[in-house]
Formats: sequence, structure tokens, C-alpha cells
Amino acid sequence: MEKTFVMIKPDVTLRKTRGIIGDIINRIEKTGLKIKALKMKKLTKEEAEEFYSPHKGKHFYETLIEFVTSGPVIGMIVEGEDAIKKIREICGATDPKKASEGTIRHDYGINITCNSIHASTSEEDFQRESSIFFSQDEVYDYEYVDEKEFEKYL
Ligand code: FUP
Repeated sequence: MEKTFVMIKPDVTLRKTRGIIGDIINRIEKTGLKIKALKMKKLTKEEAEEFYSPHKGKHFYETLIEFVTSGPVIGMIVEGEDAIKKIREICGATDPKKASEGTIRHDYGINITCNSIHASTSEEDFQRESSIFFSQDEVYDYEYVDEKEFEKYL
């Protein structure tokens, strides 16, 4: 089973408009993939630099680090068949102006930096990104059960 790391960015968490966090998580759940870890966290400058290390030296790098450390973000590990591709599809193109209708970045992104969501592009990305957010004991292995399983708690 493939895993991917997803991060809801500060242009969502700091926004006055309510319900966007919930809608993004709902869209992730609706893919049928399984959320195995989830956490709100404020990245330090050092953590952000490690997270975006492949972009070090690019013209947008400093602005990106400033933006991603400007407020809390929400990190998730999501697992399932073709998880990397499926999540990147619902995110849309990096630049919200170029993102297809109905994608998260099209619907909520403000500009190419403040584009609402991050998703791993590769297994290597996933390893680096998820290890900044989660220790092993924060990642849950669980199986879905039928609703009748909960009747015993009555
Ligand atoms: P993506 O994989 O779609 O998140 O895009 P990239 O890996 O190319 O870029 C990572 C992040 O850098 C983007 F989410 C936003 C930021 N970025 C800019 O701010 N300006 C740019 O011109 C390109 C990327």
C-alpha cells in the first residue's frame, strides 16, 4: 500500500472563512484512502527548511519558508492504492490560476505560494516530509469494521 504526506497550509488555517479545513479533510476521505496520522503543528524555520530542502536556492524559497511558518499547518499520512497520484489529482496544479475546476487549489488557493495544500510527489518526499511531523507511535494501523461492531458498547 502506498503512503503520501498531505499538509493543509496556513492560508487555510489562518483564514476567517470557516469550514475549509473540514472540506479539505472530507475531500481526502472521499477518495477512499485511509488517514493513518493527523496533527496540527507550527513548523519551526529549521523544520520548514528541511521540508522544502529540494527548493533551496530557488527564487521563491525564502517567501515559501516565511509563509509556511506563519501559522499552524495540519499534517496527515494517507494510505491506499496510488495514494500519491490520487491526492495530487484532488489538489490540482501548483498555481491555483492553472488548477482544474473542482480541485482544492482551484477552489481555495490564493496564489502560487498560498495554495492551500501540499502533497508528496514521491516515496522519497513522503519519507522526508512525514518524518518531520510524526514519530512511529503517532501513525495508526487499523482496520475498518462493520457498524454492528459498535452495538456492544450500548
Ligand atoms: P507542488 O508539488 O505542486 O506543491 O509544487 P512544487 O514542488 O513545484 O512547489 C512547492 C511549493 O513551492 C508550492 F506549493 C508553492 C511554492 N512555489 C512558489 O511559491 N512559487 C513557485 O514559482 C513555485 C512553487
